[in-house]
Amino acid sequence: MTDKRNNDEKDQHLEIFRVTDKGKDMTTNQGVKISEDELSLTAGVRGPTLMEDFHFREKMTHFDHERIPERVVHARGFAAHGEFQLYENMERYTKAKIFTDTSRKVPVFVRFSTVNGSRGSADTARDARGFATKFYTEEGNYDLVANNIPVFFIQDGIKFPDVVHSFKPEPHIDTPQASTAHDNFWDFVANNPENAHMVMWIMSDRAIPRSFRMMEGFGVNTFRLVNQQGEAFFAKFHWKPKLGTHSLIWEESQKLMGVDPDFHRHDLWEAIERGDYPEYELGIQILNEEDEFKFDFDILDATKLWPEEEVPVKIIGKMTLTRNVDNFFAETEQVAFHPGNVVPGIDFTNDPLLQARLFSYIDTQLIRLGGPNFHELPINRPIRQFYNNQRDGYGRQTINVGRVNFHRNSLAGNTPSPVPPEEGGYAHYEEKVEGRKIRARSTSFTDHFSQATMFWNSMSDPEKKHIIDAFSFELGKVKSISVRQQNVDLFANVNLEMARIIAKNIGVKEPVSGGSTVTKSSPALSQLNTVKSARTRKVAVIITNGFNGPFVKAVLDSWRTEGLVPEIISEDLGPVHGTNGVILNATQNVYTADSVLYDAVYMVRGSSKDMEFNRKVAHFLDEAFRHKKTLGATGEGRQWLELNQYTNKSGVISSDNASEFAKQFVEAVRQHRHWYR
Ligand code: HDE
Repeated sequence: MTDKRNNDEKDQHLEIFRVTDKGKDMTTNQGVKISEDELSLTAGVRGPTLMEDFHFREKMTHFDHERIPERVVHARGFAAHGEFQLYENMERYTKAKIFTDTSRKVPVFVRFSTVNGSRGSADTARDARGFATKFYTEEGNYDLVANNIPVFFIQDGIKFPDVVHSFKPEPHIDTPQASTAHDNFWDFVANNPENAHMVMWIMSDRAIPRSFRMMEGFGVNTFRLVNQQGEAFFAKFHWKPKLGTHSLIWEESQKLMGVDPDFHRHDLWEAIERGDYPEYELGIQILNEEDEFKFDFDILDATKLWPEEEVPVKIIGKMTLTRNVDNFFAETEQVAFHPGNVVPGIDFTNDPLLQARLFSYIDTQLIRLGGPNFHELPINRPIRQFYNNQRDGYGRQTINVGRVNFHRNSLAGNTPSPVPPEEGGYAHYEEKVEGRKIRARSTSFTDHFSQATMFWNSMSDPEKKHIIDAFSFELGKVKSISVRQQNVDLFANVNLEMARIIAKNIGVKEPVSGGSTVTKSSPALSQLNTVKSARTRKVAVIITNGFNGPFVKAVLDSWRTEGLVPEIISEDLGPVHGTNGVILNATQNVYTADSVLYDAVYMVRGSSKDMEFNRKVAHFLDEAFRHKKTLGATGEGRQWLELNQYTNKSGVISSDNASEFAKQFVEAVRQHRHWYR
């Protein structure tokens, strides 16, 4: 728990509900002081337990009911509080105060999640990530419920239960957990080609982020912005992380699921506690209504993105996450997001996926949070009080004073009263609609491959290799040869060469037909073109007693000013002594640390007398090297580089000059990974 408080409007609001038990007398839920909490009331020391023990009954009953259903998707999540600051007044496009008032900081609550796994699954599974933000605006709550992938599996929400069933564990055996590497999912993929584009993203590095702090967020659906004059625009929302968009390597993600299944949670929590507040800029792509049909894809199709090179992303503000939650259940678990929570100036389009979402979120929350009053839970309450004639239901907390609970009325002067749009009442955009009631999809939704190919074309060579490796892993786990073959044949439509290599890797016939004539690419999609920063990167400093004190101290001090986070790893936990009285504190040893937990490694000393230590260090370095991480060595530490022939490889740094070494090392860490090593 953190002592830091934002002291913004939402925080003051939450303060009313906070309770600190520390230092207090223990009581029952009825407030009666308790004299004994470890022994049940029995008739005699070896006799029967008595029903009248109200404390036992209450304690056990409450415990028995502690669990609520997990989210049907996005069950595993982690959240933080923060603020949003608008850079520029966007009144030309929308009247929403959150996008027009640059003078206010708006409190936000953000929950990141994996989609597939259950609540207890591991953080680094291959999956899309949720990125849901609740803005507590002065006009009411606005939720931007986004993912870290800009497109989705399906075009029409009626297929959502099918795609989710297919990727969840198979029902007869309940495996695999948090993984799409199984027959059901790939059978769905092969037989529902509209998901080709999304599957390319899922097989890419985007599905194994390095950190929640290094992921983009995308609203996916096409929304509508409406200005004061009633003019409307189509819009897509983007979050751009200030640290850039970076990923793990698949082998690292797999190992992390065991070494630290909470890797992303720890990373976010620790960054916020250190004061390295995660920052994301909000961008909007905006289209005039008359440009609706200007593109070679349908702008209402959620399996398509709007290439940034064609529709620029306008950066309009910044979100900073500044505070961890006090209580995971009360806040992270009970928060309820809904793409339908909008404020005046933000509206919906006929995107058929979006329309289905508008029904689903509240519907699932009614059962997950047990009735219609979950908007009253502290984390979900808007900062402005709500007034209406809705009453009662499970867990109602508001005590509505007065007799009138209907509209229209005379007894309360016909209040609470609706507010005209000119005075801030929400009015839906008056879109003209006509057509027959029909179960059909527009032909403009039928091209499933062009953008999947564009995505492939936009990837660098290492990214392409990762995609092929991921397909080979996932399809290699599929038992049905027919399903494997169907997928290879399907993805031949995206890129024939790619499909051929995958076919070879998974032992099915290489496709002979297919291929794509699409040559378009979107450089913004490659993670090699993202922002680079060494800030907050974790460095494993492997060190033993007798190190060059002043040298190492100078290196570490310089790194800290650059925002790196060194962690000392030694033979034993506790103090490590260097020359000139320099002492470092080893918080890890080779039993607790593992190379996959770090972005880079610094070797300070040569081999130790402890052979087990040496063996583990050699393995540590080998893995870090294979995972393309920066390696550095000074003094005797260089022996390791020479021994393993790492010297003179890219991203391997060594120098006799402390400041030169520190500088070169930071520059190498800034590259994230040395893909072309
Ligand atoms: Fe969701 N989604 N979704 N989704 N979604 C849920 O709501 C749904 C979609 C997203 O941290 C559920 O309260 C349908 C796209 C996030 O609490 C559920 C469709 C995007 C979260 C639901 C979609 C998302 C959810 C499950 C297709 C990216 C977690 C629990 C029509 C823009 C929010 C819940 C949190 C959660 C339905 C597609 C993002 C079942 C029907 C596209 C980040 O209502």
